[in-house]
Amino acid sequence: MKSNISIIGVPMDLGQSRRGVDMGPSAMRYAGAVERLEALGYKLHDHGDISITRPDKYETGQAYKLKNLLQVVEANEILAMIIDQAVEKGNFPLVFGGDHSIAIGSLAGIAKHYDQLGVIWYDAHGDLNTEETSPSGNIHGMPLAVSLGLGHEKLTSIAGYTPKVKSENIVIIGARSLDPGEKELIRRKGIQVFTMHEVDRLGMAIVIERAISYLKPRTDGVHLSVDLDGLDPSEAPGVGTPVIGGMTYRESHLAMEMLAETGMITSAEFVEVNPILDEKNKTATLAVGLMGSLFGEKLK
Ligand code: 4U7
Ligand code: MN
Ligand code: MN
Ligand code: MN
Repeated sequence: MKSNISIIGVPMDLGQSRRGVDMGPSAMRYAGAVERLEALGYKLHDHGDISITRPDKYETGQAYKLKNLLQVVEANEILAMIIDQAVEKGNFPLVFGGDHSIAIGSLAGIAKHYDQLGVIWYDAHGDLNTEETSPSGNIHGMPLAVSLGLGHEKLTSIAGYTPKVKSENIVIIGARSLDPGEKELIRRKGIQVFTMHEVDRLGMAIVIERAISYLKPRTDGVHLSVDLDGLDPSEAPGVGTPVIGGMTYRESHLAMEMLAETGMITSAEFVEVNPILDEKNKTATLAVGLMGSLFGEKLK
């Protein structure tokens, strides 16, 4: 892993309908993220939080196919620029969300630096909807599709190029709530998905081994996107779209530890932490613990 980490907070809650996930970056800082990584010997560059334009009125309800589209686009353009500069400097970009719509900007800033960027999507959901298939109109359910070049042009063209990633360079882990349009896309594109069925059946160690051996020969960098709702809601209650039957605390630490051993992760984000829905900052604290494992706490 690189010795310099750039932290970028993205207090975004406009990609979904439950207010409070904009406080995720503060909650993870409060839970000691910076100190935890510094204690491992990394040099931290904290860019603070980017500023998000609030809409006059939140776009909620069924009438909107892409809620708060313009604000989501604006924030992701800014995020992409900041991340681009961090990668340019040779730093490891570590993004604190914010709802998962911010992965659009993360990937937009990162992908141009790689020929074959891999993505590990640790999530209860596929986030592969477009405005046509989305049951909610919430952009946090669309970032992976957008990064594949599918969806509204204002989203796919962020940072001036599309697509950001190729379907064969993506691995989804922990899925247990996929919409019909997402399943169709997964089949059509042959996206690698380890659902909870595979996690149960094979165990996390084998799932991660397979993800690693799949991505290693075909990619030149891997972005890890951790949606805290990938974990079971009993361990991560502070999320806006909880889905029962998720990955455990131990499975998740094992996943991070195994990824740390490979040294193949080149950027990461931790998203969907909503302190308003949380129990005493449990979910942010969990996220920070996972960061510790990802950055090699066990190995140091
Ligand atoms: B998250 C959903 F319909 N698929 O599109 C949608 F179930 O970033 C949920 O993974 C999306 O938390 C969840 O609205 C997005 C829904
Ligand atoms: Mn999710
Ligand atoms: Mn997600
Ligand atoms: Mn969610």
